[in-house]
Amino acid sequence: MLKQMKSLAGLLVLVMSFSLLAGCNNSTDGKAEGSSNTNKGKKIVVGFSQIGAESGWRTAETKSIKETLGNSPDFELKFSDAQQKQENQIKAIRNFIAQKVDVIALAPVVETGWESVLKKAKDAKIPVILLDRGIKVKDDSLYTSFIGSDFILEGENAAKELIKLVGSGKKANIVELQGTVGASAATDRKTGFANVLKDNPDFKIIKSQSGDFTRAKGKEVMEAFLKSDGKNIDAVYAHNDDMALGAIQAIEEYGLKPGEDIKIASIDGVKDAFEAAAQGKTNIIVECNPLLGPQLAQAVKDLKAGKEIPRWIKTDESLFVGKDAAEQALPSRKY
Ligand code: GZL
Repeated sequence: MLKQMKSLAGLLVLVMSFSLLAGCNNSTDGKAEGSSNTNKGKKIVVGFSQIGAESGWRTAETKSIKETLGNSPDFELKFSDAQQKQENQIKAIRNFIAQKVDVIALAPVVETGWESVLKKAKDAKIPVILLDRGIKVKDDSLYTSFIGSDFILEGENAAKELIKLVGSGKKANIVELQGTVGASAATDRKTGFANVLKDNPDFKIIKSQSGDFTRAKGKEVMEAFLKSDGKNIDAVYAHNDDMALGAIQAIEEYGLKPGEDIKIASIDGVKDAFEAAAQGKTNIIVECNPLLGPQLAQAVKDLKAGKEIPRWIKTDESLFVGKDAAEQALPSRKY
C-alpha cells in the first residue's frame, strides 16, 4: 500500500512540474500578459514637439501621429503644441530631456535657432528625429533623421504645371503667397518655383508675401494683391492649400472667377482643396503627405533596435491637375 502511495505521489509531482513548465512557456511567449509590444514590455517614450494647428495639413499630421503612437502598446507619446512659437518648442524639448524620454520628434517651425537645445538632447544621449520641416545646424549629428518631403521638387512641379496650364508660349503675372517666414517648407518651395521660372522669363512673380500658411492671412494678403494689381494678375502660387483657399475667397469677393480669370497652384492636397478643384476654383494641387505617423513609429522602433535609419526618409507624393483629376481623387483622400 505504502509503495503504491509513493509511486502515486511521484507521478503527481511529475505532472505538476510539467504543468508549471507549460505555464512558464505561455508567459515567456509574452502574449499572456496581453502586452503585444515588441520592446520586451517596456514602452518607448517619444516626446513630440508639434508646431501648432495653423493648417488642415498640420492637424492631419497631428492626428496621424497620435493615432499611430498614442494608441499603441509599443509607445508612450508625450505631445506638446507650441502654438506656432519656437520658444515653446525649445521649452518642450527641455522638458522631454528632463523627463528622460527615449526619442524626441520635432516639427521645427523655422530652420534656425536650434543648436543650443539640440546640443542638450545630444549630451543626454536622446536621438532627435525631424518631422516635415528641416533645420540649419553646423553639427549634423544634432539630429538623426528627417522624415518629410522634397519641398524644392514640390515648388518646381507647381511651376511646371502652371506653365503647362497657361501655355508655355504665353505670358503670366504671378502673385506668390509664401509660407511661414524662415520655415524650410516656405524657403524651399520658393526656391523650387523660382528655379523653373528662370528658364521661362514670360512667367513673372510680380508680388510675393508671407501668408504664414494660414487661410485667414492668405485671404488678407490676396486682398492686398488684388487692390494693387487686380486685373494684372494671371495666376496665384500658394505655398499651401490653406492660403490658396483664402485667396479663392478674396478673388470671388473681388468679382473675378478663381481657377478661370486667375489660375491657382498650391501644395498640400487637403480635402478642402480637392473640393475647390472639383468646382473648378483652383487648378493645380501638388501633394505633400502629412500622414507621417507610421514612418515615425518605424523609425523610432528601428532606432531603439540599434538599426541604422536613413538620414532623409522621404514621403511618397503625387500631383493633381484639373477638375476631373480632383473629382476622381476626392473619395479616396485621407486628410
Ligand atoms: C510641410 C509643412 C507645411 C504645410 C503647411 O511639410 O511643414 O506646414 O505645407 C503647414 O500646410 O502649415
